Amino acid sequence: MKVCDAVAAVASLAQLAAGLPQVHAPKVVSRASSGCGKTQWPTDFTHYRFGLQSNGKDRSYSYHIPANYDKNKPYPVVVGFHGSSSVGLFLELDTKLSQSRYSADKIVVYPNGLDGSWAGPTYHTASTVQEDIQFVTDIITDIKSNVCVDEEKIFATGMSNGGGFIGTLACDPLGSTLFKAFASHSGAFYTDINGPDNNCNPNPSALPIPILEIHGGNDSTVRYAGGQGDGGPEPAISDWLDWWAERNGCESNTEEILFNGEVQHLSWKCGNLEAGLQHYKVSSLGHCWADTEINLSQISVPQGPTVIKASEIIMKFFDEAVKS
Ligand SMILES: *[C@@H]1O[C@H](CO)[C@@H](O)[C@H](O)[C@H]1NC(C)=O
Ligand SMILES: CC(=O)N[C@H]1CO[C@H](CO)[C@@H](O)[C@@H]1O
Repeated sequence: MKVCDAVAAVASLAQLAAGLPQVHAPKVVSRASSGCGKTQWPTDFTHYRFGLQSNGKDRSYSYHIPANYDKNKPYPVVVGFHGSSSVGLFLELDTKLSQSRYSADKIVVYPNGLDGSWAGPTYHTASTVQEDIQFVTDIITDIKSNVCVDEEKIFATGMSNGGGFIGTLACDPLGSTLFKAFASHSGAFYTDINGPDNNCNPNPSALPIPILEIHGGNDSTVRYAGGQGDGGPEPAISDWLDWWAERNGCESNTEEILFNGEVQHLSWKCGNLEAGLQHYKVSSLGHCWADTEINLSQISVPQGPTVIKASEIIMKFFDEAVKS
């Protein structure tokens, strides 16, 4: 026996004596869903799924299959929630998330809200928060049985009313367990306005929850400073971040000023997550998806391109969230 082997033997005996496991638990391997092995055709294509029954209602969503889809390889899934008076197709065009530069190795899912929005704001009367959370659960079950999904890598993003719904999901005992990370853009957080504890009950097993928010400092629809919005009161974004820092048990944040002061990037370490809570404030950005290229929501504000690409930041955030 060589010296190092002897040391190892002693060490493993000591571990046994201490009742410790001899080997480290293997890293979580990707979990393949029951949809693996099923052909998806055509690829690099957005498929429509109509007639999904959820809570007795007819619901729909679309999903984009990447160009080189391999039916036996489990893919991460990103679910993107559109803003109010909108549909999934608009979010797809606006964010460009179906393009291979963002999702060559991901399935992107675009659910459609009832009457063009998500429950939470007072203007939405077509469904309840619990119905919409059930719809999300049903979509995930549906997509997993049809497409080859890595069940450990399912993420949620959304814009405006859809960004607020991201917060609603993260605050829900069930919703918080459906996704591994959450990214909200210009979020209208109608359901989370009363401090860290009220009406926000993430599942303790999901904490700390990787969560990112991107917001325009010149947003006149969902104001950075909070106040009355189209569908009720909204929290100030800085308060909302503080509440998540508390829920997630984050340590004090670091601040990075980018693009000559145009962008403030805040990052918190939360438990084992090096950058579990993230925020980008884009000073002159209005109520639209941040992109260096002009797009639909910018034109509707009206607003020109800005200095950062939200789609790139969000996809990177998701990849990092499941690395460790
Ligand atoms: C803020 O938005 C308004 C339009 O809503 C625009 O007139 C103004 O120039 C913007 N300010 C900055 C600093 O971009
Ligand atoms: C108005 C505008 O520029 N829309 C573009 C948004 O992005 C999609 C995908 O790249 C384009 O097809 C649209 O023309």
